[in-house]
Amino acid sequence: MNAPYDFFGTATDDTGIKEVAISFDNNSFYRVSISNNGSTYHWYTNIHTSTLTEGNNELYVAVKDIDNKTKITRLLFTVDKTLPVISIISPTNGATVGTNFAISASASDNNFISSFFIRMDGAVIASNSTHASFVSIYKNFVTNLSGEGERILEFVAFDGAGNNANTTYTIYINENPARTSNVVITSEAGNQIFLKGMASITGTSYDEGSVKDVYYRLDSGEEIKFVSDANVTSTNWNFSFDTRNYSDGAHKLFIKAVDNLGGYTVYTTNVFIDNSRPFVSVLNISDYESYNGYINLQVSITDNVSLLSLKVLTNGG
Ligand SMILES: [Ca+2]
Ligand SMILES: [Ca+2]
Ligand SMILES: [Ca+2]
Ligand SMILES: [Ca+2]
Repeated sequence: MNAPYDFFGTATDDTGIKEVAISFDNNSFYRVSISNNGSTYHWYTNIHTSTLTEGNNELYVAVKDIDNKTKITRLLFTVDKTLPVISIISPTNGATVGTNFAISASASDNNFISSFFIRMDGAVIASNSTHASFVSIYKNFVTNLSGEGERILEFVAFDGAGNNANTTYTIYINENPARTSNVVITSEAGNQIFLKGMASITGTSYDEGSVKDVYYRLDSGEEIKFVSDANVTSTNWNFSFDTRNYSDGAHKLFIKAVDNLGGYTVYTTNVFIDNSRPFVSVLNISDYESYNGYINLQVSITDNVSLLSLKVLTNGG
C-alpha cells in the first residue's frame, strides 16, 4: 500500500550542523528540516512511498557542518507496497457447518507476514504470529452449542510493512437438523399401525434454530409438504391421507422435518394398510342342515394383511 512514511535521525558535530540533505537511490539531494537540542541535531522528513520503488532502496543522508564539511551516510531499506495474499481452504463462503468444522487458511507475502488471525463475529478465534513469507492456520472449531445461525468469519493478514489483507466469509452454523417426535397415527381402524379409510397423523417437529418445512411420503412416492415456512422452534402438526389410494399391505411412512438452514432428519415408521375384509369359510357344517349333539366346528379364516380376532356367535348368544 502507498502511504506517507517518516524518515528521521540524529547528527552531531563538534562545531554545529548547518544542513541535512537526503537522496533516494542517488537522485538529487534535497534539504530536510533540522532542529537541535544542544549538540544533537534531529532531522526529519515525510516521504510518500508512492515516490519510492518496490523492493530494495538506498537512502543517502548528507550532513554539512558550519565549516561546510560534509559527511554522507548510506542506508539500505526495503519498500513493500504489495498486500499479503490470503488463501482459504475451508470452510467455503456461504457454507452451512455443524457442531465442529475445520478452518484452514494461509497467508503469504512478497516480504513477510507479521500477523495472521481469524475472527468470528469480531472475536479472534485463531492466530499465527510467525514471521515468515508463508503462514498457515488450521483449527478444528467446536461451536459448544453457541447457537445456530449466521456467523461472520474474517481472515486478516499483516505484512512486515503494515499492509493488510482482509477476507470476509459468511457461514451458517447448524448444530442440529430439525427433528420429529410424538408421532401418533390413527385411522378408521383405531389407534394403531393397521390403517383403513382415512388416516390422520399428528406429531411435533422442532429445531434449535427454526423448523421451516415438514413433508411426508409413503414408500418411494412423492414428498408432500404439509407444513410450509413455519419458522418456529417447535410446531405441532397434523395431516391426513386416504389409505384407499394405496395398495393393501406393508408400507413405510416417512416424515421429513427441514430446518431454516436446510438440515433435516427423516422419521420413519411401518404401517399396514388394509381396506379388505377377512375371508371366512366354515368347513364342516352347511347352511340349513340339522346337527345333533356336539359339533366340532371347523372354520377357515384368511386375510390379505393381518388377522386380529375371530368371534363365533350363535342364536343362543
Ligand atoms: Ca565539524
Ligand atoms: Ca508485502
Ligand atoms: Ca437446526
Ligand atoms: Ca384385510
